[in-house]
Amino acid sequence: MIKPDAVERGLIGDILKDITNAGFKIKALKLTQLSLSEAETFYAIHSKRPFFNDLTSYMSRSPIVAAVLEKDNAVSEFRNLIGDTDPSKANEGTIRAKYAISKGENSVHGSDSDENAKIEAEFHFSGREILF
Ligand code: IDP
Ligand code: MG
Repeated sequence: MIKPDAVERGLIGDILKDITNAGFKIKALKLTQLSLSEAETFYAIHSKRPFFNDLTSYMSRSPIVAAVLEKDNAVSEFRNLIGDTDPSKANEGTIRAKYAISKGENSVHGSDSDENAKIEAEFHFSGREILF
């Protein structure tokens, strides 16, 4: 996902360009907005964390871009491209180092495993919206 802080600042094109320049193929793409309850479902694993309410209100406050991306070792390659959760710790040149505002408002989401990538793709897209 391209998160609300980045969509709000007009960064969709810049971030998609970084993603395709890094060799990812876009297999599905949409602009959408999460309801609060959808954000709570998406981030359910973090429901006991102190930042959960801030995270879900931020993620539902304005539109996001959802995408399904393909590359060899896509999960780890994408996490290398986006950088650390905290932009002050993210390597130079990573998307979060370039664009993120804070550890909370960090511009992009990446799945943390192949299993969760499939769950998250199916959260955002119906079958015929994902190209094979
Ligand atoms: P990730 O997005 O790098 O995988 P996670 O630990 O899975 O990071 O956390 C999910 C999201 O929750 C982060 O991207 C960020 O938006 C938010 N978040 C994580 N830790 C903190 C924190 O300590 N303070 C505020 N927000 C946080
Ligand atoms: Mg995560």
